[in-house]
Amino acid sequence: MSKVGILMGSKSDFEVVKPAVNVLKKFGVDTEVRVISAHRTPEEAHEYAMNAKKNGIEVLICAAGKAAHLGGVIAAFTTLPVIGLPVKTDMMGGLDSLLSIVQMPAGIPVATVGVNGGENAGLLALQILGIKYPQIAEKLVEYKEAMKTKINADDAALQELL
Ligand code: RP5
Repeated sequence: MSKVGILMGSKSDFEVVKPAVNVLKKFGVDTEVRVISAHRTPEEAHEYAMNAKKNGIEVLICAAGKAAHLGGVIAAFTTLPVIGLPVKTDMMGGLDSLLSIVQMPAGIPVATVGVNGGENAGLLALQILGIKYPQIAEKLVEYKEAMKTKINADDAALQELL
């Protein structure tokens, strides 16, 4: 079965990463969750990216804040799809992280979700995996149906209040 590698630049990013881990678990996808920093442990980042494919990883999620170079550095060393997850910061509310991740030079894309968008990072990984694994694609259809049912119920409840 599929495996998603989830990296974060610091243990302090874990709360943002958790929703990604949770949604992947909910879909029965294995995760490998690591603290690896582009700046503080660059050798580990290089080694991880170089061996990810060989180790059965199919999609990578890289969470980082501030000068958030992790996703870009990992993407430099692998052809696996890399999803960047910008972490909110005190100084700029995460705009610093977002721009550091999303503004990649041509040739090295990092598919970037919103600031603290852990669940969307997980869902995007699932959508990528869904191309190969029909059972994941089917579960995604069910997920969307459940979301639609909830929003319709919320709308109906609101009409009752007004
Ligand atoms: C980044 O610096 C990390 O991804 C984290 O978001 C930020 C702050 O790290 P800590 O100082 O909390 O370890 O590399």
